[in-house]
Amino acid sequence: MLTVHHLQRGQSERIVWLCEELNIPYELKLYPRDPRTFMSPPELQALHPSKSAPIVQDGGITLAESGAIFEYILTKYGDGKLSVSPSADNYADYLYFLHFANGTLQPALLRARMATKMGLPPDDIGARLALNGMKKSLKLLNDRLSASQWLAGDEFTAADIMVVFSLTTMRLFFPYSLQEYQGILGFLQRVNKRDAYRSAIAKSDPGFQPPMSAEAPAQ
Ligand SMILES: N[C@@H](CCC(=O)N[C@@H](CS)C(=O)NCC(=O)O)C(=O)O
Repeated sequence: MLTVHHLQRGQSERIVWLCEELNIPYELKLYPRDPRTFMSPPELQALHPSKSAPIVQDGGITLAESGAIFEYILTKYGDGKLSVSPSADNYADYLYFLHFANGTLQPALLRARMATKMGLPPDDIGARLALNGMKKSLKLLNDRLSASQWLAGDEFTAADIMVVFSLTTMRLFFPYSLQEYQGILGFLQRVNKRDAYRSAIAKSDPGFQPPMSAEAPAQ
């Protein structure tokens, strides 16, 4: 059986959510963050050279990296669900947004967080690049979600699961506002109505309500 190793308040919530949406059996192992450093505990780090979550195990396989884990689970256990067939008109949209989350949005947010934490002045070239990258990514997402119910089109797919962490739980670590992004806020409301999402959060971070409102969460 698949084992999902989840570092609480972290990106691995996506893997739990994916399993819940697919309704596949899995064992969930929870790891609280070190309260001082927010890093993963040694027992989780020992599982894979990446030393970071998500990590899944399946028989003799141990796999890290959200995107690789998504492909693994969708291909092996997905039975065609939550993905888009290469013959469909929206296949390229599906692929683009599946990779956009970790390829563009999450790195842009991390760069902006770094610039903010370093206290760089707004006219610093590094700060400008970082904040522009973040705005550009959020605008792209907002435009798409203002025109389309879900990222790949009319149907909910794995691409929607991949992006949500960066717009919700990530804001605990980098509290940014979504006030200007009504398309994203509407999308988050649709996400929050999904039983599989709520059940994934309840199992992976009991009692936690990921920030979904426009305001930047208080730190
Ligand atoms: N690109 C990786 C990023 C993994 C990652 O940075 N995970 C964070 C959790 S959000 C982590 O484990 N941080 C704690 C640590 O590195 O000790 C993925 O998507 O799997």
